[in-house]
Amino acid sequence: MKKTKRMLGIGSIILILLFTAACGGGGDGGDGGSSGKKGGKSTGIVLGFSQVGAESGWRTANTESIKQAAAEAGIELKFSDAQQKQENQIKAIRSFIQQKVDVIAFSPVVESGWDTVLQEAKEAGIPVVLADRAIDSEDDSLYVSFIGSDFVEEGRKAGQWLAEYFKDAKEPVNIVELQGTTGSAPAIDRKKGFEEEIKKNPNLRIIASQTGDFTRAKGKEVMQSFLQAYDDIDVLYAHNDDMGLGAIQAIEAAGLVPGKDIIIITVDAVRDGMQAAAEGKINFIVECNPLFGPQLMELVKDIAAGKEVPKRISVIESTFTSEQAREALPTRKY
Ligand code: GYE
Repeated sequence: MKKTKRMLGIGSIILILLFTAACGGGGDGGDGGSSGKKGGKSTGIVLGFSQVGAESGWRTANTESIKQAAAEAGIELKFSDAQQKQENQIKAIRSFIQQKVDVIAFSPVVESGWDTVLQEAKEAGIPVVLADRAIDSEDDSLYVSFIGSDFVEEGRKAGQWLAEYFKDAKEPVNIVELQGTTGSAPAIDRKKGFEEEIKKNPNLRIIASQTGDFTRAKGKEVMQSFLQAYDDIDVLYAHNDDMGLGAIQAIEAAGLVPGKDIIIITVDAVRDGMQAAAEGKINFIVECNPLFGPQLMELVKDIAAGKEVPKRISVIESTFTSEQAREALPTRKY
């Protein structure tokens, strides 16, 4: 008995040690996690990355891509999850400054309110990269580069497809919109691009628009309230797949057929979204590629080496109809 206990004790110590090793010694105020020790030969570069959260399939794939690419590139990653809160991101950035990392990268949850903390990074001589989402600041010396998608263009692609789909419509087409996180670059820009295109056809009109915070649960909840308020919804435009997938549950629960009774357009093209598109529940998906980890690590290396880098790096993307989603699904990585 005693022996078993001791064995268990030793076992637990080993487990704890293993766990500690696997988690690294992050200590960055977020969910910690230092990688870069396994994988590629160490560059000696330390990157502090503040992620938005884990709100969507897109975000999960993005986090995975960044962690894996850092390990492969031999970059030590201090990763912090902000749980969709700007205050947590500001805290993480300050902690990275204190730890004197070589480069800070972050995906700003909202566009505004960054000047003070980014000024602090600048004064500390730490270059900052915006990853995925842009900020709204007059001072573009506060970051060295921005790598991410063109969200206005994504909104345009959604609007163009819809305008073409309803080009012969003689009656008004009622659209409801599920916006992303209020004040975030993708929510602002995807709305803007979409509106630009649909206003070319006066029959297309947005009858209701509300945030679903980029999550499935919120998408479902808001769609439920749309369905209660309107009985003549023709189209749902959701700023990401997850909200669209949540909305599909609400639509089905209301006895309607997604993709037929209500035409659905989403953005991201993550696996679950592509699956729903392949089943005909989503009619059109605009791709937003989260797998820019390797591109980000190249950029970080160049910055650390003191090279001149482009101020804007775009991610290449496409779109999918149901049929194209069926074809693409088997080889889809996220
Ligand atoms: O579309 C959404 C996520 O910023 C591009 O954030 C990203 C967006 C993505 O939560 O699913």
